[in-house]
Amino acid sequence: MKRPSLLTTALLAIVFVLPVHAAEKHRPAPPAAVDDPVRNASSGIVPPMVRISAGSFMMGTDNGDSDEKPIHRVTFDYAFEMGKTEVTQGQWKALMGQNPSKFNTCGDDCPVEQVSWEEVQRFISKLNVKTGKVYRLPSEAEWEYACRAGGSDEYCGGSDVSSLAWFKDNSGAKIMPVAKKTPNAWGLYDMGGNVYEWVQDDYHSTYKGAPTDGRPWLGGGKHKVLRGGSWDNIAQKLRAGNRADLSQSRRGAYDGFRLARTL
Ligand SMILES: [Ca+2]
Ligand SMILES: [Ca+2]
Repeated sequence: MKRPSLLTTALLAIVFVLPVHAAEKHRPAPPAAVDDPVRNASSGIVPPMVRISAGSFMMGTDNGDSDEKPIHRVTFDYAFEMGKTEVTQGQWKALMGQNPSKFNTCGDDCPVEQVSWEEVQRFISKLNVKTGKVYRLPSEAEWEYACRAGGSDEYCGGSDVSSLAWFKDNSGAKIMPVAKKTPNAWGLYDMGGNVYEWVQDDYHSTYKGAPTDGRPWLGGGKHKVLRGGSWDNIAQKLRAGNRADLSQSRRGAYDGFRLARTL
């Protein structure tokens, strides 16, 4: 059989091989990893959100403080979204143009803190105008439902608090970048520890009379609820059932928030 001449080989290479290479060169880049817990490629303002399905859970605990009782069933007949992470300093700066945090050299991936409940409401209003979506703080019931993630562990996502959370024993007395610890079963990071998280509800000193449909409990005054404990707390304060409260106009380096969204 006659072997192809050098010229033929060269021509074949130009016709068949080069276009393949050219096509490869212009092939669109593979989609960016979708599971980046910190960044949101579309705007840089909103953390990635996790869809939380409708369902039911037992809220509260018998072996905590008196305001964690009585244990009661809460049933959600709607799905909603929760931020995978606390709102970061980078996200706050991108929307509000300043950084109120005490630990403001921690970096853009650290949670924003020193934000009052009232300031958080202003952040959310601005975010909703900008995005055309309905972001809001989670209700206290939504927060605990998402924290427990179908389990009944002592902490949000398990019993080994050191693997799940930044708190007094491992934080070095400061906040830490979000999403460095193990997430809970629903993919939520730092539900316990790092910063306390404001929720929408007014503080009530027991759950007697609390709504059972997942909506926030209002009508209680100007003290709002904070959940999850912080970098400065002993493990006991990071318990899934623990509740704290603070005037809606107060701010501290322990306090930040996470977004929820109505679907
Ligand atoms: Ca937290
Ligand atoms: Ca408490």
